[in-house]
Amino acid sequence: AELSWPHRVRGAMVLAACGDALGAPFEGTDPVDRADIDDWMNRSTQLMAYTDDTASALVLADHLTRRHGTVGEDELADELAREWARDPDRGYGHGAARLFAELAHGRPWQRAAAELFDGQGSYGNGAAMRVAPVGLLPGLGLGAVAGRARRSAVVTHQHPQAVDGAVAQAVATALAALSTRDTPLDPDRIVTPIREHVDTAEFQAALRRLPALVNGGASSTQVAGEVGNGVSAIQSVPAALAAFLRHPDDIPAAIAFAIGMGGDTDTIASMTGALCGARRTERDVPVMWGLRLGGASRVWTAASALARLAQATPGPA
Ligand code: R7I
Ligand code: MG
Ligand code: MG
Ligand code: MG
Repeated sequence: AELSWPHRVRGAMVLAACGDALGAPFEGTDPVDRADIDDWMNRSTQLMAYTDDTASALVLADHLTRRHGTVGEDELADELAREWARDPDRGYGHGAARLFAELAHGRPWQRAAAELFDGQGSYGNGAAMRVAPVGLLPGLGLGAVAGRARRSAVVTHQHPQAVDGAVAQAVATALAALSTRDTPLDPDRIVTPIREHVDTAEFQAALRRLPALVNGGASSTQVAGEVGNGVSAIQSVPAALAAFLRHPDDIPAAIAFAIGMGGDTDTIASMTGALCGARRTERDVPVMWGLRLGGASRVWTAASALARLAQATPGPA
């Protein structure tokens, strides 16, 4: 394992939070004005506020740190619900808010999560948006990462595509963290192993088209048109992966690409940020973003604790 491993863990956590906060003002706008993105990302000095994406990712990071990398569903459900109750105005999805209210009243997650959306479970990206910390502990291999991602997902998201989204984003984060910096990243070498861990034919199909799109130099709006930019896991997770694969070593370009897709911009930019940060380090995060990020110390504390665990249990050599 590389000596830089803890730096990659902090890079992923901090850049996921920055992507969330940078994308948040544009959530739901479609299309997004390029000059507005550039001003907000690169010239503004205003506070950047993170949303439910980061709040939930921090809960999962702390959970993994405390449990030496393992996932306990009952505990995690309880911790996510408590975070929601403590700070419910971070922009949670409607299904998620309803679920957390039920959990706070003592309903078991198994039933509450299964009953969402007329009994099919949520296909939203809420399990994928928080899952990066799982991918930052790949010491037991990608199969273990996928298994932990699944366990972390089902407490809120039981639709198979939402679970696949969490698995795909966790495995992608692990592959980014294990990749060699400044050598070209072959999209096929990232997408193929991810496809080995997802279950549904629909998610397989959504991932299969990414290499050709990325190698063809597709623009942000072209990717959004082909892949989608919505709140469903099956759209937003491949969208974030495309943004990362288009600009794997240029953090501001990747985040601008993600926000430029429009739609679920906080979540797509956050997942893109996790991937870029895992490949780079926290030293590559623009200094101004760190200064502008509200709650940055909370993010740094969780990221550093996870990084210490990652260092003690390093990635595969
Ligand atoms: O998945 P979830 O936590 O939402 C995360 C999103 C991110 O963009 C965050 O930034 C935040 O803004 O919310 O929350 P859910 O409520 O489970 O899912 C999100 C949305 O997806 C729901 O509010 C629905 O609009 C939609 N959705 C569905 N619609 C119809 N049928 C999810 N599942 C279904 C479904 O089965
Ligand atoms: Mg959000
Ligand atoms: Mg939203
Ligand atoms: Mg969102």
